Amino acid sequence: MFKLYGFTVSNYFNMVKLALLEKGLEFEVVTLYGNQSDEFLSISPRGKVPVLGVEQGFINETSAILEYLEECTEGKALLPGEPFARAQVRTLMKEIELYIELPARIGYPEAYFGAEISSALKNKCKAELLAGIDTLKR
Ligand SMILES: N[C@@H](CCC(=O)N[C@@H](CS)C(=O)NCC(=O)O)C(=O)O
Repeated sequence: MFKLYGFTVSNYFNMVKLALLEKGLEFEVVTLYGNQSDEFLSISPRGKVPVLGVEQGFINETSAILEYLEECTEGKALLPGEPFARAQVRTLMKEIELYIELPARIGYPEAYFGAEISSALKNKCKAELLAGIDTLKR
């Protein structure tokens, strides 16, 4: 059975969790926050989650984990079989990760954690998110 290390507010953690659920694979969640302890760095060299524990060891980096699950395991395929169609799906995934999810993080302190961010940062966040959504629509 797979072990998924991470926490539920992490979008990267949720990408892997959704893939496991969609594929119908058995897994156990180990709730863990990214940190720099020697113990955690021994399974996640940069101290980040998610980490997937598999039979042979640990896999880091969400896209590497998702590719591993798609290539090595049973269950419903999450990518189309045809290379061009697969590339289109990967393009959408990158667009969302780099140009929507990452800029959205600018707003997290205020949206989720009760902090205040400057209007300059809010404007930057909004402009980047709108550009990301426009691109996604096109
Ligand atoms: N490039 C990494 C990014 C993962 C990431 O940013 N994880 C965050 C949680 S969403 C984290 O562990 N942050 C803790 C830290 O940097 O100390 C991936 O694709 O898995």
